[in-house]
Amino acid sequence: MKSYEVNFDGLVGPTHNYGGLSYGNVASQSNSQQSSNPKEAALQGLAKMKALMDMGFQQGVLAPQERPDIAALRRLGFAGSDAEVIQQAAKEAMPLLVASCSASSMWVANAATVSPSADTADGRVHFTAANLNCKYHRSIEHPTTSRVLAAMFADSKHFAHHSALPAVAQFGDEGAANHTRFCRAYGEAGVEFFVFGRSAFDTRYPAPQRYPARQTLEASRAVARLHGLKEEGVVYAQQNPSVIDQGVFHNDVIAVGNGEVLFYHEDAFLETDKMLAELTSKLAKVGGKFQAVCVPRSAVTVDDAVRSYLFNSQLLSRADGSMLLIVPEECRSNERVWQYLQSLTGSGGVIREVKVFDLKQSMQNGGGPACLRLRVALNETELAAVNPGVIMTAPLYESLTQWVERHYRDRMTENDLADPQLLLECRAALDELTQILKLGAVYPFQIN
Ligand code: SUG
Repeated sequence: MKSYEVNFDGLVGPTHNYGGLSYGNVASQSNSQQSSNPKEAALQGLAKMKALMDMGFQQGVLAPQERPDIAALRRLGFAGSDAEVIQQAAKEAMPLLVASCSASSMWVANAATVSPSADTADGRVHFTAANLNCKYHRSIEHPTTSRVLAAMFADSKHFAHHSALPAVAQFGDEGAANHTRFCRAYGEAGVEFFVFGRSAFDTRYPAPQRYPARQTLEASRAVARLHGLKEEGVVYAQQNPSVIDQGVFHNDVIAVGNGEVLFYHEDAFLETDKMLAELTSKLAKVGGKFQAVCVPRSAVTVDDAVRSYLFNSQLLSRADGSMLLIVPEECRSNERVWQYLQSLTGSGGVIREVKVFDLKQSMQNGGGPACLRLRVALNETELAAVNPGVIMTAPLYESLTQWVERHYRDRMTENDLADPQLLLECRAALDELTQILKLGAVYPFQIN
């Protein structure tokens, strides 16, 4: 049976702004309080989805969330009408209003961890929504994320959904940003690779000194258990704490894997040789030949990686077995990175082509091509069971582009977030979106 990696990209929400909310994420911090352009952000994302679809890849779309999150503000004690809640928060606690307005759900690599049916004990595709509890503005995403995923992957014969792990730092879970899967073919059993930043319960593991390690070993192990993964089909590795301290807040800022290939920076992990040996032997047991493509620090520094997002690229398999790397424009403007990419594609190795995309609006908040997509490996039958409304087609691209043109503002600052009118605009837009994507009622304003 045919199988595919389907990329579901997050549609950027109408409140996209630069809130400076993510300590440890260099771009988010350095662009704090700049004015943003939500319309441009959404159109940049849609252009990437369209381009991948046109290249013949399976492409889907994941809906944004209702923002400002009025229910979250009410839980923090703001009261009255919705407009009063916004006005009171703006007056007394602007940072909380900003957090409740974040469009951060666009980075759907953090929405969930997904295990394909070939790996799981019950033969279904498993999803665990990420609790994202390292950052308040992200911790409020998972209830809606769960509803949206359930509306997209509704058939319980093929899809199993788990709620987010306990909402404490000890189970900090950032979803697929710290998870990669290696396999010979998408429909065959593979090796799931979980990368954690620290252990919450075992003091033998080192931890970063400056910035938080968002993903814990205990969270990764819990997800593997929930999904029914076999011990011989899983590898755990620790992120190098010193790269977290240099701004590598997720592993997908310093490594990306696909098929039998891991593309990574020399400094990305601890105990790299042991990890590579384990990946090689476990992948061999399911018939695969693991291939490591290491980028030496002499060619690209960790700082280059953080600024250019070289590794936050999408590594895609082409029909002839070679691979294509989708990188952000920032890679072309970094001389060392660009030079490295030229030598990589010209070396006769597996990665043969690089395609560049302008994703600046998202990049300025620390979200590159890989952050914007959630990968779901599906066989033909499972793909046919996905809600067809969320699969990208030329007509859907047209409707979404027009929808963005109709509803989105082209400038957003802190003052705009305090405008109660914005909430009404967002709700009107999202109500229409759920009809376009045939999701049913998924947003709090549609349910309560
Ligand atoms: O969680 N930025 C996101 C970026 C997530 C990137 N995702 C992956 N690497 N997979 C984060 O730090 C910034 C929001 C702001 O500052 O307005 C933010 O949430």
